[in-house]
Amino acid sequence: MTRQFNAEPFALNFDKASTALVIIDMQRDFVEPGGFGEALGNDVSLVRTAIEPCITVLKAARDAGLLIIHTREGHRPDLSDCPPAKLTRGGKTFIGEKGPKGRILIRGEAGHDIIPELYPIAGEPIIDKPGKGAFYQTDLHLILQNHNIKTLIVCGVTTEVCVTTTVREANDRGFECVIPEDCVGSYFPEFQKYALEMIKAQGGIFGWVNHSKDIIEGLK
Ligand code: TIU
Repeated sequence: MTRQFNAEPFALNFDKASTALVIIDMQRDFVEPGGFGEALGNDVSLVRTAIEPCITVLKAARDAGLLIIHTREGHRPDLSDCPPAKLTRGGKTFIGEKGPKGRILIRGEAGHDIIPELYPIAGEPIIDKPGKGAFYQTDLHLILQNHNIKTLIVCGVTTEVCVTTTVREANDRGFECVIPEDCVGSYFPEFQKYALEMIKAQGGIFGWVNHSKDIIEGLK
């Protein structure tokens, strides 16, 4: 059955059977004190605003039976999948170093994992990604194709880095993406504002933007 999400720049038609929720990198390293985000000099309270809206959207998506996918940015313990250039970003080396929640952005460490509030349940695939985009060097596209997915609801952090990189990758692959603005977070309020404006400018150049309440209403 065709439904509609209220969204900008215009309503987005979707079908529950071909819609997935993708929650990007809601990892302790990015949203809790002591992780990579804070090590880069950021105030994590700015991205924590996305947690509660993400909880409500995740619940609505689970209740509606959507495919739900979680992603985590991180690397192998030996860093063999981390480009050398990425290791030196920020002026200091952080990835792989010991942080308060284990080695920063390393798979298997506590800080790399998803925050307990949004923890995946059985049947929800987790995509471990080495880059900012969730399609690069992962099986995300294959999983979406196998489920006949056409529409993506994209939430998570950070808006201008991993969220919009993933949305751009998805858009180029033919997926229609809607971003509930309160479910994404940035350490920079002005980047949050303009990243969201960029998505929906020019008639929705690479996606749609709405609010968690529009997602919940559309899925009812
Ligand atoms: N630093 C920053 O804004 N983001 C990242 O490094 N990764 C994600 O956005 N997940």
